[in-house]
Amino acid sequence: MNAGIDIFMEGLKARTPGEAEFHQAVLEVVESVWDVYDANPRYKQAKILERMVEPERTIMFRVPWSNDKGEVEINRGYRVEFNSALGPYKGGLRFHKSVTLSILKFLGFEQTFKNSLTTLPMGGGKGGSDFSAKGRSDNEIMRFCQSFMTELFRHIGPNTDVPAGDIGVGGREIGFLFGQYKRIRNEFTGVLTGKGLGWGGSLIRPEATGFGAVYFVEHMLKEMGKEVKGKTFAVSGFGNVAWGAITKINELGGKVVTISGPDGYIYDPAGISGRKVEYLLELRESNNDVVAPYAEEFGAKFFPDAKPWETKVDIAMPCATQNELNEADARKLISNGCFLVAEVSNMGCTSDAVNYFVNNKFTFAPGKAVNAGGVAVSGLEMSQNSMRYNWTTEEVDKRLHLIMQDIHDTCTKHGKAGNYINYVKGANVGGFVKVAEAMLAQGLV
Ligand code: 2IT
Repeated sequence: MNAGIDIFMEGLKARTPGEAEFHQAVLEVVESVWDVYDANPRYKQAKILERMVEPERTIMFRVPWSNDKGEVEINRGYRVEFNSALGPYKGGLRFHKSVTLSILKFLGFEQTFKNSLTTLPMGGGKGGSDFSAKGRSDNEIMRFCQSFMTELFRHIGPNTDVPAGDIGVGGREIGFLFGQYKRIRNEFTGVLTGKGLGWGGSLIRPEATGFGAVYFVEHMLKEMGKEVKGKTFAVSGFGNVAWGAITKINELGGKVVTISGPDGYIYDPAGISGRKVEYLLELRESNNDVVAPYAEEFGAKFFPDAKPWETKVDIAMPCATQNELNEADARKLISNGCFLVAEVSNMGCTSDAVNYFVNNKFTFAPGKAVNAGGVAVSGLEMSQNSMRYNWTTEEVDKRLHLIMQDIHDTCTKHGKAGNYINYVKGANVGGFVKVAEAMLAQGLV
């Protein structure tokens, strides 16, 4: 490793002890952009990288609420407002028991570069809580969301910070959060994205992360002279992102044979299509966080406590959560003939897996490029809200297509060496340069 990177990372770790996921996300970016940073005295003099790894503002707060038995429960709420060089802070809220400051800092940091790649005017942020909807009633989820917003409202706004969904936060939660914001502020504004279609939401937003990811994969395949049609896919997760990706893969003539949950994975060689895809939404709404019931419902195979990466497929798309695919999984996929991995979850692959892919010149693209369609359509929802107007499905989908193509072009521009496209480097350098230039132009802030 490069001595300059070592010193940089040691300094970061000393200032942020115990934030392993954040360090992992920073190291990936720093390794990619170091040459550009080193070669650009303007960036170095302004300590752009050192500034970028320090969030502009971190908010942590108490979220008290009462459950259906009348007992008091306390969760911790967060909003990390990472970088506003390109626009209002923008990024999702994650409600999951695994949420810590480190997780939200890694997500907010990545979001800054991802949002930069979308070409839309959005800064980076992330928030959430260690609250989990598992086993909770809708009423409990509502009371939690209302309490969460009762503090968050003072920190956000349509020109300041615009949260959205992430793991554990979908249309239902956005509804409860929006209702409370509106009630406190007495304002109907585009303060959140992922809203319902009848009250300010954008067409295609629920599908956008998955659709955009498959559009990106189409571009990757095109570089290899291939197409989605006839290919077999392993997908992980079973939430909104997996649902969107599976829907689009089916539309384009591919076949998806796996989904997964915290309990294990499903192998369905007949392909997950038709009613089986809609069933994913029922699984999520059940608040149980398991996929095993799919096997009983459709006569497929369930592998408890295992990951779908042991399946023989052409293409793998991790759609669940961070570090869900490690080096051993990467080796297994490749030895089974897999020729493309597109990370859809944020930081879905461990550092070892990413290095293994890149060092072996294997076709791999990182989440911040592949999954950017989600936040991109959030950006389009903001535009529509500002205009007080709604675009048609075709209009939104057309813009999503253009944005994903643009991101692929950026990755190619900054990541192509010989006939290998290093999408990790391409995405990081492309995202970084735009943020760095904006920060320089805006002075020492
Ligand atoms: O990780 C992500 O990009 C999201 N969860 C979506 C963020 C957004 O503001 O739509």
